[in-house]
Amino acid sequence: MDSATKKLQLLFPPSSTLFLFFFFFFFFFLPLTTFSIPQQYHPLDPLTPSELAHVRTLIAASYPSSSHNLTFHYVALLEPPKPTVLSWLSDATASSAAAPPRRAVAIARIDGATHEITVDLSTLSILSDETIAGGRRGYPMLTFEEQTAASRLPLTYPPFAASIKKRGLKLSDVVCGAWTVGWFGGEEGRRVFKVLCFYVEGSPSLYVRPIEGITTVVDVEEMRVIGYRDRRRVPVPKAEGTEYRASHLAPPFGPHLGGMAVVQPEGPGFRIEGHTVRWANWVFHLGFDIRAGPVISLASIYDLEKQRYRRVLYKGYISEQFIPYMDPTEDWYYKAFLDIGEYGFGLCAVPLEPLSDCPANAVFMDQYYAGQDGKPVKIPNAFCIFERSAGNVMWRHTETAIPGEVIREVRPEVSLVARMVSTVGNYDYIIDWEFKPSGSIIVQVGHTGVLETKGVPYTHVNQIKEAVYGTLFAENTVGVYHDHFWTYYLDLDVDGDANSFVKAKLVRKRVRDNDSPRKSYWTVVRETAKTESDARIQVDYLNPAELLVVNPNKKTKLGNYVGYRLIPGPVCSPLLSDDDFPQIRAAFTKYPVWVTPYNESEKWAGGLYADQSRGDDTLAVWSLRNRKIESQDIVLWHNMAFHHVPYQEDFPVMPTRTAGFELRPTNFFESNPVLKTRIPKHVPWPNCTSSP
Ligand SMILES: *[C@@H]1O[C@H](CO)[C@@H](O)[C@H](O)[C@H]1NC(C)=O
Ligand SMILES: *[C@@H]1O[C@H](CO)[C@@H](O)[C@H](O)[C@H]1NC(C)=O
Ligand SMILES: [Cu+2]
Repeated sequence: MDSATKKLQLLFPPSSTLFLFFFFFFFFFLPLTTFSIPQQYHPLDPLTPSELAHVRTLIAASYPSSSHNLTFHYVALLEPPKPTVLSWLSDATASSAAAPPRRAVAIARIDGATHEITVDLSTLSILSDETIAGGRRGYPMLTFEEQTAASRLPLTYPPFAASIKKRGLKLSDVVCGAWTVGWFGGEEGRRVFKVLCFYVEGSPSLYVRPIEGITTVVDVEEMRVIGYRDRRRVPVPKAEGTEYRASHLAPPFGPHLGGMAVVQPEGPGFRIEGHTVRWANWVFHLGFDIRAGPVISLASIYDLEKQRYRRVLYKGYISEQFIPYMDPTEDWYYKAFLDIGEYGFGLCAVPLEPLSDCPANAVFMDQYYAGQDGKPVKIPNAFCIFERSAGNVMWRHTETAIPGEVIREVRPEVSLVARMVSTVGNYDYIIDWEFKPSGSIIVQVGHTGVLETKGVPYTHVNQIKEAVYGTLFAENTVGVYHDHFWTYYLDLDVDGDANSFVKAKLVRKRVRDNDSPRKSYWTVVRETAKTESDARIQVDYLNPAELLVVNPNKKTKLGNYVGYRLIPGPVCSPLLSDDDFPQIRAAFTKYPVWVTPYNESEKWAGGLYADQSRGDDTLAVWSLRNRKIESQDIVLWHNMAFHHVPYQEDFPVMPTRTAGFELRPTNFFESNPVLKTRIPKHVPWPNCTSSP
């Protein structure tokens, strides 16, 4: 039942015949566009399929296809200003809230120019239509359709057919893909892809049998080949050993893993209303964006002592992923991707497989995005939400030292996970947001899938006499060295908007007086970051620091500032030099932590137009303004990262490697917030009792 129907039912109880009359009147006699009963949506809900359709209809009416080339690259909710959302929220709890007007933003390519168009969905009108000049600022996200169209071009390009024949390969077994080209100092403003081709004969992944040496350059606007080079011939890696489908693999199989399931006799412990998820002491909004994928908003936790919800995270999502490959040769140098801005984690979201991608107790949510033609496209099972009981301990203590009875208290840990998987070409990213009753939020990315490989003439490392820029991890196959930087946007609002960033440095002290046999100790020296430059932090085990976001206007009863802290994930310093073009575009990876004052237009660390960007609209550039960040609404940015040196186990499909960080309450509660967690009811299990 849609929310408008729900509203009607409130006005007219379903039993009344009057209701039926009105029902039919509304649905059959009024055109849909005049149907403007206020809806019960949350102001941060992603656009519904019908809203996406309205955006398309309005823009297509202004640019009819008979005389215009119109493609949609990004359509999303234009969020109401933060104060509006917050005042709606406080009214909504008093249940008298009129939701703010629904607006949308569309980024479209129209006749070779990028347009930013805003639409009012209540009046169904275009509010603004701005043309972004040329290629100066880069280009919007790619669509699937144009990637597909570009990747088919070599197959009908005669020189390509000749190159394939020369290699003794069959054109019918060749499949190609479109790669973004980055920026290397040129001035040309033209949307191009490089198309690379692979031999798929006998192999279930595109990426493992590369046809090296051939690069086809495609002008995307004209959708034609504008450059072609067949540089050298390298053997195509063979198909043997690239299989990963259980149904196609040969025995022996193993190891054997028994099936397992979490049993929840009382059913799921969470409730989902629209996009709002309530579980245990947490409530949050789970949105979807074609670019970022999952977006967590308005995460608040119930404080048992204060008897109310307290704000923690206004918004959190992955803002960018930077993957530079470390091969500078002609065929590979340009491979340095801004995956979120170029390919889109939301666009690349794949349906989750019940029982495998998510446990049996998971609940699934579909999501929608606008395709290239603007029409809504459904991603079934895009999200799953489940309670995780992984056999961990939430807290425990056995008191054996006090004479008399041994005291033992243990609480098993249960948490809530929201998951999405994005398959960006070769790699699969498992994106998790995990909420713990203790107030911690664990943010993880699991990295699996197929590596980007390079064909080489070698079948043994002893044969290699030149730089191959990677690991020979299968015969004729090099897994090329690369990095993964995940840039998280974390708008923490700890008990309110005005927050400060505190570096609590752990510093070595020498013992000065001679009364102590000790010569040294460490202590904590707090420094509140005044401006952005104070908050560009290196995570350095030789100079440790706690990284706190505190509310300088709120203290615990004991007088400590309430806060949350970032326990960073794995971090890397970029090893590319600062003047290297990919690094200029991704200078925001230079520090693992940045803090900026909240600014609604600073959302994408790599720039709004990341494809062929020149690094002039990135977090690194915004931060140069060195704005004040003390006692302000601030945004914490965290670059979680690892260098990826491929190894043989990464072939043909890589076992998941997970990286994660924690947002953890820090003097936020008066004491352990899960001390009084009720011990979960014992679930009967064969041959098992609860006491030893
Ligand atoms: C639309 O694109 C095609 C193919 O690139 C081009 O030939 C045509 O001139 C374009 N039309 C407009 C109105 O720009
Ligand atoms: C917000 O950020 C944008 C881009 O950095 C900038 O142009 C604008 O002036 C900023 N707005 C405010 C109020 O600081
Ligand atoms: Cu990798």
